[in-house]
Amino acid sequence: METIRVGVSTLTNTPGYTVIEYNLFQDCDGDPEFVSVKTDEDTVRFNTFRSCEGTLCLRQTSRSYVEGNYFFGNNKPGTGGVRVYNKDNKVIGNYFINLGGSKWDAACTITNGDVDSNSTSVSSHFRPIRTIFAFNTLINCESNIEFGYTSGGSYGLAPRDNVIANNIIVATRNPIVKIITAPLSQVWQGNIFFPRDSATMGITVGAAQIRKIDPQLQFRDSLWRLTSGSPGVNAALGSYDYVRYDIDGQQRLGIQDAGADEYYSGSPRIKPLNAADVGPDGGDFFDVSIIPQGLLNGTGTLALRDTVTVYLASPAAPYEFIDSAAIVLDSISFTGRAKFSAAETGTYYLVVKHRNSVETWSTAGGEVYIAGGTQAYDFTTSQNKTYGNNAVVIGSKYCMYSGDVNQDGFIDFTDLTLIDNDAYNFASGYRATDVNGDLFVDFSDVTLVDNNAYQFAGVVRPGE
Ligand SMILES: [Ca+2]
Ligand SMILES: [Ca+2]
Ligand SMILES: [Ca+2]
Ligand SMILES: [Ca+2]
Repeated sequence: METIRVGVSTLTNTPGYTVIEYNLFQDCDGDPEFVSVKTDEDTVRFNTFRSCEGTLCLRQTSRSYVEGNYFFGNNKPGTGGVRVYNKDNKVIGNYFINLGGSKWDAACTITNGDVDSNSTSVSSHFRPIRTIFAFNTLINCESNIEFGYTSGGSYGLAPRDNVIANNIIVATRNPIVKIITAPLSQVWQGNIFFPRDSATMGITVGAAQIRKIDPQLQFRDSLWRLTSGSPGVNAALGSYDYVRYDIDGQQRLGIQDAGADEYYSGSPRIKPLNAADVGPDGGDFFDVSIIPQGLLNGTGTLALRDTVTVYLASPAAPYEFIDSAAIVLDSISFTGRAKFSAAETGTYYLVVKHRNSVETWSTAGGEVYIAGGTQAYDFTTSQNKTYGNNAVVIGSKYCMYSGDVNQDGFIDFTDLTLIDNDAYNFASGYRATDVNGDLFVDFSDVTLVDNNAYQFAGVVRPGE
């Protein structure tokens, strides 16, 4: 079966508005279409396809986008790129390398259709019309661009009004363009083709359509990229205002560069995905280590694995919370893994709340947070990791003050009263009044909180 199918044939010509993004597809060989799109106006972007047999097929869709994806074929037979049917689809800024497929599975496959899109036959193949295949980079593929495959003569309608523009193709074998049926009103614009070894152009057009020249690519940050002096820099022709970012998530600068990569010396914001980047434990994270005082027991571990919530707060007044993540602290490492999604890269305070401890802020000035990065912050190692040195030391560990049972920012008689009442009733189980985490509310909880109340322990935050 398809790994992902959007819609179904009977939904053809209805909008889906589905986004498929940031997935890793590895050896997805179950169907000729590893992704099949069958509703209109869908987006497939920033995915990484590794050694997948078949194609990402715009099977029965119009006005869909395929943008910024990586296709790594690793020279495995049958690994393909994008196959297109129907009207007004855009294939923009993708990277195809070492794909082993051909015919249905070329990097760019624009076959004939057997009907036009006014057909009601749900299993038909709508003639490809007004496809835009632009700003892609294709490296060492078995077959690059194929037009008009007829499926043994059963598809009679030639592709029409399609645009192939501003792509960079480097090939070492076979014709770069293979035409089985001549496309109608085909537009070529601003492409750079570099056939090496036994490869040939496969088509004869003017230099404004395709320049035959070495694009002078260099391997850097996982991809073959432009260099500063490359003829691909600022080389795009035509008007493609909607192409504003490149495959790295970097802005297109001035005149767009040909191919998937806009030339920059800086690091990419988006990268090809590996197994470690995806799945429940994958991707970017912020490891936070902190100890609610009451939970730290005599053996130097937490009495239970408890939940705290970590916030990213603006470093300037009014210090509003921008993002949050609930984490579960490991009882031995005191660490939980936060995954933030909303905050942009910038400087923030880390703020931690726990059900019966004093809200705790990180060091004055804030911390640099990098969206998409992997980071850590440890409140336990020194007094100055906490804003206002507002940590209580136990042995060599710096902890959140415990006892703010009602979470009003202070540890005082109100909290003590709540604990007293529960202790009087022999309350047990997971409750805020059980400060030392032994699942009973008793005299030991009262004593701990009494000491903190005596010291007027409470939250210390910037601006106060
Ligand atoms: Ca440029
Ligand atoms: Ca770039
Ligand atoms: Ca309180
Ligand atoms: Ca207790």
